[in-house]
Amino acid sequence: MPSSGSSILGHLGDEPAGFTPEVTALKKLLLTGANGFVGSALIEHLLIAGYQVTCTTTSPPRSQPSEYECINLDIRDKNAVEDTVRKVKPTHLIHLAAISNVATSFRDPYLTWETNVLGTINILEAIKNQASDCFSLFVSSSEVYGSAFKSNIPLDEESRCLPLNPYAASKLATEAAIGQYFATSLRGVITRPFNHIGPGQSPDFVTASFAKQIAMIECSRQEPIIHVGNLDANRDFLDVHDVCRAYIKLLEHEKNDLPHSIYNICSGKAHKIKSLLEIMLSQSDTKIDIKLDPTRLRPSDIPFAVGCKKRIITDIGWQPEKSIDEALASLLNYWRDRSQQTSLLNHAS
Ligand code: A2R
Repeated sequence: MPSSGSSILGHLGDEPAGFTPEVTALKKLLLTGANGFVGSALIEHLLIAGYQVTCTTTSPPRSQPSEYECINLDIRDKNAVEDTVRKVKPTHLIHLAAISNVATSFRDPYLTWETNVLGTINILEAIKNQASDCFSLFVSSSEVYGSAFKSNIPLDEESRCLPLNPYAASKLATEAAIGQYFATSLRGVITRPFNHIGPGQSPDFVTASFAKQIAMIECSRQEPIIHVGNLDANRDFLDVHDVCRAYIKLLEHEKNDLPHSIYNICSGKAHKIKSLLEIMLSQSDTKIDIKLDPTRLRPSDIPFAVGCKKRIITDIGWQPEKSIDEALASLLNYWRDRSQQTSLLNHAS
């Protein structure tokens, strides 16, 4: 059901006599964290899927895009969140905004808990008060499973959650808060995405780090040595566009009442980090040596972190479409473009 604040789009104008206009409910979607890695990829998917999108960002955009609206919003500001939701009256929400970096969460736990837990409660309260029919998708993380991964089997949504860092703990606490709202008033779903591959991700993450280094080496801006951490870990990777497709598909299923409130977004496949590095090196013509960097090793590194995708396949029929080779190739090309642009800028100055 569209919210009471939504309007209806019909075909107006030159239709032949007897034409019955197809009435389509306007889908007004509020997207938080739109400037981030996933948000930047998701906007286009949402526009193609026919959503009227309002993005929230923490800093004003340099130019206002014509295809969607942008609002400056810090989700820790309760009144500003309420005001934004009252003005937009969304029929759908995707809440990405978060402190998403594990190292930051150790460095600044107050910021992490304030943003991830209290910021989300501000969103939940505003939706309850101002747009109670809205269907909301909340993005948690596979990190909530933590040391449960030590069982060395793909984990499903019923597995125990044993977070190993403040980021994961804050996401699990947020899930508990959201669950309370789902039980009493709000409609929505929680997702637990596993590792993503894609342009725009910080090189703090492993595939982006490899791609950036290879691209820098190819244009002679780094010596031909790639610095790596633990190559033996097994992880579950998805192209960011497959993650975006899963989010859109979950939104589309809202009317059929999703049978579950939590979904893993994963490939179900284990990829050794070493094999990802080998694929990327095979996509380059440059000879590159590998050097272990002890500062990139984490004491609590989990050897195997893979998800079970049975629930999302059974309930909504989503499957990843991009192969790991394709995902890594497009990531590498993104970093090649960026390195070349920076080289050109350096030469010009
Ligand atoms: O720092 P900015 O301006 O880029 O904004 C970040 C935003 N964010 C906030 N937005 C509003 N109020 C805040 N107090 C606040 N703090 C941070 O969240 C950024 O645009 C976004 C998160 O983007 P990324 O760090 O690139 O995360 P990513 O990979 O897009 O992950 C999306 C979601 C997160 O909830 C993860 O925890 C989850 O997927 O796995």
